[in-house]
Amino acid sequence: MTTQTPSTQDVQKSPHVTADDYARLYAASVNDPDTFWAEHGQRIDWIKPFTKVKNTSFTPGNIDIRWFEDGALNVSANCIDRHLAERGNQTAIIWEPDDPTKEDAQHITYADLHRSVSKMANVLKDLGVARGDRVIIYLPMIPEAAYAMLACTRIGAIHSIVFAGFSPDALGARINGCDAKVVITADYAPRGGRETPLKSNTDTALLHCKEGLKCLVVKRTGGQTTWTDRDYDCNALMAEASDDCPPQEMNAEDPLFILYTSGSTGQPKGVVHTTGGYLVYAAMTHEIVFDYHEGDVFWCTADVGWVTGHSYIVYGPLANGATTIMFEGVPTFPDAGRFWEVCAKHKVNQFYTAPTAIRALMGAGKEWVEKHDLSDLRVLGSVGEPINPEAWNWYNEVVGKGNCPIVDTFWQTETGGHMLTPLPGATKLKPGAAQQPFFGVHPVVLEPTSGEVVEGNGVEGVLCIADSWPGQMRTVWGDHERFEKTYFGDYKGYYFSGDGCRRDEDGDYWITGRVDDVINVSGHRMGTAEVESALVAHAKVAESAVVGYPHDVKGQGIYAYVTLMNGEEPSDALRKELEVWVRTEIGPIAKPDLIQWAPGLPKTRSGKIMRRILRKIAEDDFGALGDTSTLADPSVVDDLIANRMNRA
Ligand code: 6R9
Repeated sequence: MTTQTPSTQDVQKSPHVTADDYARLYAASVNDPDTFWAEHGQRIDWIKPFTKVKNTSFTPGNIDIRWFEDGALNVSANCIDRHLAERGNQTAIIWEPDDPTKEDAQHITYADLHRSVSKMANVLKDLGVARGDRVIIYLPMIPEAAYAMLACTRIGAIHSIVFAGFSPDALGARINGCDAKVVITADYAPRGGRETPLKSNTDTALLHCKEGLKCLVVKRTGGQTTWTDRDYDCNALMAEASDDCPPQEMNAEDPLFILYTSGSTGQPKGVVHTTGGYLVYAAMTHEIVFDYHEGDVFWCTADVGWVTGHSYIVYGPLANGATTIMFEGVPTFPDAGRFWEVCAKHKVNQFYTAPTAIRALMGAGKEWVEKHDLSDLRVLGSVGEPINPEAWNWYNEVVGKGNCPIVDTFWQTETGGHMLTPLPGATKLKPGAAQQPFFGVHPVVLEPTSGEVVEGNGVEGVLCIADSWPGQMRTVWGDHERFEKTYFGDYKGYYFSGDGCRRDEDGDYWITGRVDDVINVSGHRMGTAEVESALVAHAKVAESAVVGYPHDVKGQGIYAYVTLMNGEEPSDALRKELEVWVRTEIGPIAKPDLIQWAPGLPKTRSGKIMRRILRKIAEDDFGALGDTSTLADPSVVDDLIANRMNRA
């Protein structure tokens, strides 16, 4: 069903793109990408202009993606220096602390940002960080996180941010995975009134990392930490450091950052984005999709530990000279009005959040929203998972008062920026649909088994992309073969998103969710394989299979089937122990919501776990189990159904 709301053209004063523009520009962008992107490549400053635009191949065995390949630029100069003359005194970053009853917001101007980033860049240089070196950033949502990102880009170092909610083990794996030279962390990370001991987590992680790594520690709370020879006091060093650090000239295809993300198999992979194409794409999508205009205050509630924070808190907004909000807290602390209080306080014009947050706040009641003046809001955004129509309608009516178009942006860590999204002022909105491709994006629907292109409208299949766009990831860090196999292995000649989709009668796209073993918990991506390998690492666990199930607030919850070692007895205490175990192995976001003791798992005769069946049981949909005759032991299914966990 496709409920239509009125066109949003009336409510946008002067949108960057109208419906007519969209049709014309989109056609131009896919028919002649070289001309289109040559023009839009000019939205950033180049130290050395590019003469080549697109040089990309999706040919099996030769996946090679280059954009603007002979151009040279510096990202921090684009995000800071080039704005100084015109808007040095304009606020670049508004920082909102976790607890507004204890601390005030901070306003950081472009001139302040220039000073702090240059200082931090000099500190990194003094620690021996050079162009091409990797720096891990494991910080709370504080201004120093943005300084650290931009300081790396200033000197050509490659950053890799690890979300502060990840455990020491997960941090250690990422430090080793990219062979980092320095870790930037803080004493503690306050969030929702609680504190995560980041420094102590880092100390634990470093026990399993090579000698000689240095740790730069930012003071956030001033709480107690241990101190060793490899630790450096960031605040003290920055106070002393020079604020003059000329930006390093970088090639467009030099790596900008690595961001680890979950896939359907194995451990998380290091997604690599490069300098020129990524910045052009982040800046352009930020401007067009949110209909950003000069002077607007933009708020993306994500964490910089995720790609959304990279592209739409830091790089996109700052490249456009915007005022961007960095929020340290959570939607429900000190109370369920926090988002709206911050929107009103800073007169936010564009607000971008995840469906899971909307659902949680919807549950808290609309009185929390109505207390605050949201009249400056113009555009609302959604990201991370499909948004259900109830949440969409609430967002539209209660938050947007029916006046703010909702851009439901479908994209991925791998895509660098938005792929499918409505545009404010140009698109007739449909609640729950990601609708139409952004410029330069060529989506195709494939039949999942044959891989044939499904033409026409009113069709369903897997979502692939037929040609490259500038924000596309270039490789998996240290493993180009894995890149080829993961994204180009199943459907030759296409980038495979891992998502299913429907193209409706009007040609609009609807994302139907992952078709691989990736689950989406509160908008966070998780490989079921990662949770399984954490569980089986416990001495009492013989085997485990993890699937997602529908969860009212989180979108999907984590359902774990666990087979214990011979002689081990199931108990509530053991269940608790396993929950804590997974939290420490991966982090709180990976904690199973439900653990079912499974004497056996449904397997084919060749020993492959039939996840389809486990998913159905977890979804409480076991009337539709399908063919179980190929199972080695069909009777295990009855036991699993009889002992399924209550989802209420
Ligand atoms: C940006 C981000 C990517 C996966 C993606 C898809 C899901 C993201 C969505 C959406 C439906 C949307 N996803 N946005 N599904 N509608 N608007 O979330 O990146 O963490 O890599 O997750 O999230 O399943 O494949 P990432």
